Amino acid sequence: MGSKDRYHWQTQNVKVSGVDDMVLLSKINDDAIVDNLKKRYMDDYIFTYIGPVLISVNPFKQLPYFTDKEIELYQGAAQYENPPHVYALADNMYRNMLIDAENQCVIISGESGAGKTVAAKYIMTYVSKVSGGGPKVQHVKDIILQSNPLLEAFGNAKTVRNNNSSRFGKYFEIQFSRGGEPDGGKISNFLLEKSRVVSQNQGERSFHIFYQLLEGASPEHRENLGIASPDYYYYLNQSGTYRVEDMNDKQEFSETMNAMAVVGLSAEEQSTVLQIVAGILHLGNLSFQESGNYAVVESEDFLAFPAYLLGVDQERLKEKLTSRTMDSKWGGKSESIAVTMNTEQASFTRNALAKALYSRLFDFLVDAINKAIEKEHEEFNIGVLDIYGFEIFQQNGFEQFCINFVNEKLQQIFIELTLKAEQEEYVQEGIRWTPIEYFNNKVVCDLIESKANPLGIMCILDDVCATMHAKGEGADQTLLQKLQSQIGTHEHFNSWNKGFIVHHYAGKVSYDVNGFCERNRDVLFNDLIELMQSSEFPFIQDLFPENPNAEKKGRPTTASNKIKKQANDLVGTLMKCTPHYIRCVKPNETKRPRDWEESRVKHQVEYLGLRENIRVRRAGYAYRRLFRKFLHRYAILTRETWPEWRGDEKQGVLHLLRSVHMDRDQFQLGKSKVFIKAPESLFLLEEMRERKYNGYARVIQKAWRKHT
Ligand code: AOV
Ligand code: MG
Repeated sequence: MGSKDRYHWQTQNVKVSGVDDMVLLSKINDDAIVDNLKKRYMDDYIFTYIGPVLISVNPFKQLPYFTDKEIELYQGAAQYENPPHVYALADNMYRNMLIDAENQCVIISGESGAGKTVAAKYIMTYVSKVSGGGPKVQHVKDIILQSNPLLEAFGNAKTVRNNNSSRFGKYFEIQFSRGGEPDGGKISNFLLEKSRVVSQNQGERSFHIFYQLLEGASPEHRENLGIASPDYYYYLNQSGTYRVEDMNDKQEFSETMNAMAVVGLSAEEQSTVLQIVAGILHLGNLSFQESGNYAVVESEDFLAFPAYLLGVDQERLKEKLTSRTMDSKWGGKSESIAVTMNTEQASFTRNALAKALYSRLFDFLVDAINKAIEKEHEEFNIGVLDIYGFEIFQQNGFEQFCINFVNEKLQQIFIELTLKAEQEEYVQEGIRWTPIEYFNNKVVCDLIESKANPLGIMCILDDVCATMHAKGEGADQTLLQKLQSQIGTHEHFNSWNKGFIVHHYAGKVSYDVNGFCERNRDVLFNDLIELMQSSEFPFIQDLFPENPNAEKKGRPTTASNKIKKQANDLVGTLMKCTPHYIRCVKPNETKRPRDWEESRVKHQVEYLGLRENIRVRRAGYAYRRLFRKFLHRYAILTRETWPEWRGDEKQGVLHLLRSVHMDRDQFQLGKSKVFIKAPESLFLLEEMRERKYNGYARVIQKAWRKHT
């Protein structure tokens, strides 16, 4: 496609309002940024750049510029040629990977409901469309794309913030051959919010798959799995919400089943998956009552279905939910005795089993996808990070604490790489430069995860969990006291009567401390593990591979420990790639199109640090490259640099820039890199380079035609 067509689209189809790249704003303050975003948004233009960073405002409606036509338009085009678009960013990643032979990643951030998951899917679709490959590669592409509906069915749910909210985080590495064909991939998933399986807040639902199954099951499944309407199941009826606007559970069910098949689950596996999903619902309908001093199952009739679906003995299921084996030492001998539970403990145990089953099923699905696209030798990859966004609910528990912590870490990467590193690089390279102030949220990350001086919240939590065996409020209250005494004076911390408040980069969140210790400890009683291992279904046995009798050494890993490690590993992975950013903005709370809540947008613009981002970008240099890489890319522009410059690299770059008559104040040469100020100067270089290449291509074609 010629560049003429590109401009045609830009001028004819889209009324361009405001500025495409906010580096070009005449005044840089939060109001001007909000104003620019609003103008564009109201004209249905949701994308805007800050240099290479893409800002995306959720339109809450389908816009017309996501068709194959645009996919073609953005292929191989330079950023400035077309209006800002997520396809441009995707294309840039793909080309960078091929040209520079470097891994790329895109960090998609923004609060819950801002559009991260949608953006991630557009990127995956784009990359799959523009890359080539035979039937084998096509198969990998299918799995990559179908993994989305599958994992969304099991890992997304309606919350009050978002009707399709991701309740897990994922980093999807699409792996490529040297020739740029996606021939493999790997998903790393983060802590699923499994507490949702057993209860939800008012107005929210459990994971989509439950409702999909109830709506979409075939008549024989309905009978075999004991399918009823959702209000029949305790695990679904507490929140009183069963439907989601604009979501067709029945149709999505068939998509989920199709996705399972594409990913390679056998018919038998698929039906066991459904059986577990139904089994969890039936398990939830077991309730307990006090008899004497201990719990008994209220109505034994309800035992048959969960026992049948999970393939375990009915009596055994009853026993394991109402009593627990304890080791006791008696006169030097150790023996096991069964200790009865009260009703609260019994419900707790039932819920623990339901949550464990579900989260292990989820991990199984992720593993299945990974196995289906596993590659022996990794070459290049593009990683797409789509996690649960920052969220504040009326009540915030341990899960919100973990979710918000991961978001805090991502903000930290953004700051490290775009604000801090950029400025430090100027210093390192000896470039003249005026520093820009910004809020560094490292202090909040430390408050949460620090291992010493002072201990962070997570370590204090782990200490309490390790020393207090009592479950329930006792431990949580101790936690609160310890937090108060050890970090009560921290400037980003306060306590309140039910918990504590963290001043996150994106706002203050009050956490209710109730349940923190239990959820952090996250242990599954051996009785339950053994119960599941006694299942007649190998699939279910395999979900519980641990040896319950093995000697446990050291402290058991806690949930906060896991998420901390996952988050830090992720940071390590991302730091090794060339990063790209999409900052998603949520324009309103109503989820309606064209609804613009000024103060909400302004708040996000502030905490995302867009103003600082623009300042750093503008005061500084839009483009920087190692001398060597720069010379390599633009070698064709002068006789002396083509095909290779012999001599000092810095001199080579200087020679090149002089030959193309670049203004002296447009660039600076550092110690190892060239810095170019305005993007336009770079565009010029790119154009010259393209013209040269096209010229050569014509000459070669001519010669070729003559030859044949
Ligand atoms: P999130 O991923 O950022 O929230 P989503 O990507 O799920 O948010 O977006 C929420 C909803 O907004 C989607 O289901 C769409 O209805 C709508 N939407 C978002 N982006 C677009 C777009 N480009 N075009 C049309 N509609 C869009 V969370 O996972 O809750 O943090 O945890
Ligand atoms: Mg999401």
